[in-house]
Amino acid sequence: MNRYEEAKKIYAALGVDTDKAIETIKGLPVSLHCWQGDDVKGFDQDGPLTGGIQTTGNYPGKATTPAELMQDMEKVISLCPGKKKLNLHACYAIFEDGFVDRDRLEPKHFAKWVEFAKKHNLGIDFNPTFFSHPKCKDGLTLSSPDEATRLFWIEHGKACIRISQYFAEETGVPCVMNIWTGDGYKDIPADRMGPRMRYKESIEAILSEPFDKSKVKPCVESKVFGIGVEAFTAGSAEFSLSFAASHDGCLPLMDNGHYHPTEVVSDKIPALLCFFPEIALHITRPIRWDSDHVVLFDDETKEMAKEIVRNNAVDRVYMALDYFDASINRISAWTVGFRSWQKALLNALLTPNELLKKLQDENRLTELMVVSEEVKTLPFGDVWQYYCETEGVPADGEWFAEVKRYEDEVLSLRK
Ligand code: RNT
Ligand code: ZN
Repeated sequence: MNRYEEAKKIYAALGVDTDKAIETIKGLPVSLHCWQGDDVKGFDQDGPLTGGIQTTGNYPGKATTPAELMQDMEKVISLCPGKKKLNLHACYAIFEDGFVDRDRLEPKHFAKWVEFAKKHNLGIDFNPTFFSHPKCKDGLTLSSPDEATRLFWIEHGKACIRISQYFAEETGVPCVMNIWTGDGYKDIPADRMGPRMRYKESIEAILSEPFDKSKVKPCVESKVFGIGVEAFTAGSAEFSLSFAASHDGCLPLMDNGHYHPTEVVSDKIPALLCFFPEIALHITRPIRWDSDHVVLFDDETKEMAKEIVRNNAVDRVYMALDYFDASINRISAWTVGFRSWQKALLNALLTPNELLKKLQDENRLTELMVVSEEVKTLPFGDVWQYYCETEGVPADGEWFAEVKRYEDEVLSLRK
């Protein structure tokens, strides 16, 4: 008997149907972020990365043109099992008939991306880019005390709503549009509420742009602090959560790098699901801070996936990856992260959730610990390898050779 058949029997004894788990995971879209391919650079400006985020490292071979970035994403897609969605930032606009600034962006500047998405059968998520731009006056955008600055960024947000609706209409898949800004202060501000009131009103102005709520899903992403804005961040957890809660159709987006280090998003997911019909996630790996390391198949990643699956919330949680490592092969970084979240989802689907809940509800907490520990050594790897096989992608142990070949034949030739 092959290893999958053997594993299937072992899981079945615990009430877990491995075929069903594989069937389910194949329908769950995970948004693949384009910005891992070029260190969050984009195509619309030549300045440094700002907004309190940083990429470190200068591994050779990064994508510097739309064609290269698409080629790299194609490679990643071919190495990862599961359903993908494309996650774009506004700074990845492609200007074929002349440059326009971010407040003047139009759907046509993303037509090439729509073509790419259609070719690979992907929905598209979108992000206005409120960083790495000369109009981030004193590091501020939507919360700026300068009206012209605020208006510029509000116009950018509105343009992005229109582009998001275009993506949804072209692909037939709702577009999650995430609003994140790095607005904040390095040192103790004298006014904390003023910036937040301006931020609130600016997001409201953006959302006053008409859109179809079944097609565009606006989100607000919170953050605890960024590099250079250690003392104050306008879009804090309380601010963003309250904004989403009080604005119909707006979703909270939790990035698991954006909280104090002992807080866990796995615990926040079920808390928010009690109140919000839908929520969104940025899945990343923080090391001591919002370091945006490549997602691994680690404990908290597993726990986040479990909270989505065991609360039957796979249709209520929009999952997107958000990490950028420039110190290692970028294709490999992308692939490890995507595959790790796939592993976490599959692991959650293979967990005997009903049995474990029953033990908890019957207060059989001793057994709950015993079974929870034993579940960790079930033959998960055999189901994973079989899943990769059914998806026609390389198994663990096989895909890195392909990355090496691509590095030798493609990446190493880039200037
Ligand atoms: C920054 C936020 C934000 C960005 C992307 C590029 O801390 O996590 O989501 O990483 O928009
Ligand atoms: Zn994020």
